[in-house]
Amino acid sequence: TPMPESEGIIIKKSDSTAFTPGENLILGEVLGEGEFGAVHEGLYITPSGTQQPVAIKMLRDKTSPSTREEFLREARLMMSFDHHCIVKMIGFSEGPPLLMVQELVPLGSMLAYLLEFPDRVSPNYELKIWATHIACGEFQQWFNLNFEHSMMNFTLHPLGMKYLEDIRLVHRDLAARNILLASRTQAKISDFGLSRTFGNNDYYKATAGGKWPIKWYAPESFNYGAFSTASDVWSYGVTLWEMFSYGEQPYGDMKGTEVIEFIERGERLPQTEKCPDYVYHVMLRCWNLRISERPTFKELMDIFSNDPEYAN
Ligand code: ACK
Repeated sequence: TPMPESEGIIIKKSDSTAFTPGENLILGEVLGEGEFGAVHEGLYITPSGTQQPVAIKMLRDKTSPSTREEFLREARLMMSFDHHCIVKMIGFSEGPPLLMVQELVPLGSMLAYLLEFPDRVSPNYELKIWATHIACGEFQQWFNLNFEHSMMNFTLHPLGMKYLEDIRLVHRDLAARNILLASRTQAKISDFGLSRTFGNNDYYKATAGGKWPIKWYAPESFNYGAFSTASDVWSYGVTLWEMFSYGEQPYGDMKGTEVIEFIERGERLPQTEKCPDYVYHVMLRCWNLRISERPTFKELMDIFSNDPEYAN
């Protein structure tokens, strides 16, 4: 995919359009700590003078050349994407300082959102709101809170994944922590550090090494290093499970090796209290040992957007 051309995009230090922290790039508060270093909120002042809210990912000092390469690889890869369900890269700097400038996705990660979801923190919350809203005649609004919670990713995040499938890319790190929420109903996929293209092959063959999120991985991935859209579908199933457990750690305290044994015995993550039967059924299909039996992202999109219980 050719690099898209747009204002100030491939930004090198010597470019006239370079990001100049303090001038056209204003660093705000720290949003969190990422894999490569701090992620800041900020403002980018475009050449035409508009101020755009951004997230600025910095590479921490004292990193190895290989980490630096990885950082730039992810930045270049993300520059080539163009989809509203994928976090947009506005530009990056080859430094110093090395940084990525992305669109700001205001609600942060889905995992953080789930962990703070009101009725998780306070189990009776739902009931209270329900009572209040009925009293005010705003039942519909209350319903939307839950509806949106369940719904946000169903339609949008498989749509983003479908885009990745179309451009023949495996994400390899699909999990609630790597989905950012633009609003209660709009999810965007981020963190492409482990993503690889599989080109004309059926799958990408990884050599072991590095940190692998085993709990999200399909058996063919942890056993043979085989990654395909179907292994992303397995991870999607685990992500659904995270959603319906309010961001619980999948498989609790089990270690990677224990999870592998558990899966190989034919066991799977249990149905949680909040998970409707038909959604659990979808998860089980995502966790089928046979790749060909798993749903595709297209199918997942259809399942969730045609669901009469949620379609609205
Ligand atoms: O859960 P969070 O608030 O969402 O904390 C993490 C943190 O930075 C480290 O990854 C947040 N983050 C990453 N990229 C973005 C972005 N483009 N917009 C908003 N927040 C972001 C993430």
